[in-house]
Amino acid sequence: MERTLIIVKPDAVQRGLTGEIIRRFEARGLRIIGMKFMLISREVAERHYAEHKGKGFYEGLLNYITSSPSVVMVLEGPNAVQAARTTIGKTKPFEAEAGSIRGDLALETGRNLVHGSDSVESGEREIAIFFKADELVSWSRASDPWILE
Ligand code: IDP
Ligand code: MG
Repeated sequence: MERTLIIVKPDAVQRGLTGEIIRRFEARGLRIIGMKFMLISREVAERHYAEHKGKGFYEGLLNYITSSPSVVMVLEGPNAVQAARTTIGKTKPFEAEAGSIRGDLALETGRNLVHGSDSVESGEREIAIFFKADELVSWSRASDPWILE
């Protein structure tokens, strides 16, 4: 089982797309094991996006992600990192495939609705920024035998 950190970003929350986006991950079969609604602080945003420090879009990215509340989640499942990235679509929404969240619901890279970890290691690092161990819930879902072989 893998875990991935998902952020339903401020543009998605402001546009009333929170439910639509969570619905897509749930329908895919990924299991929610943690979730919080929060205004991401500058300090947390800097830690989360540390790899992008110094890039041209970095300041705009920090302003965007701290501008308004987000919904932060941990999803679990086999190949959860890659499965979630596919459901999210490519970074640039105008390149993202129809059927993906970005391909269906977004147009610009700086307003691309969702974050998903890009590797298992990134996921572990990012989850630790947003969640304490006791905020993640181990549970079995009644539908698991119909989703997981
Ligand atoms: P990802 O979210 O698909 O993993 P990254 O390359 O890790 O994409 O970039 C992190 C976030 O930074 C993007 O989701 C997007 O919000 C923002 N970003 C990346 N490149 C640009 C850009 O060229 N212009 C504006 N924002 C960007
Ligand atoms: Mg990334």
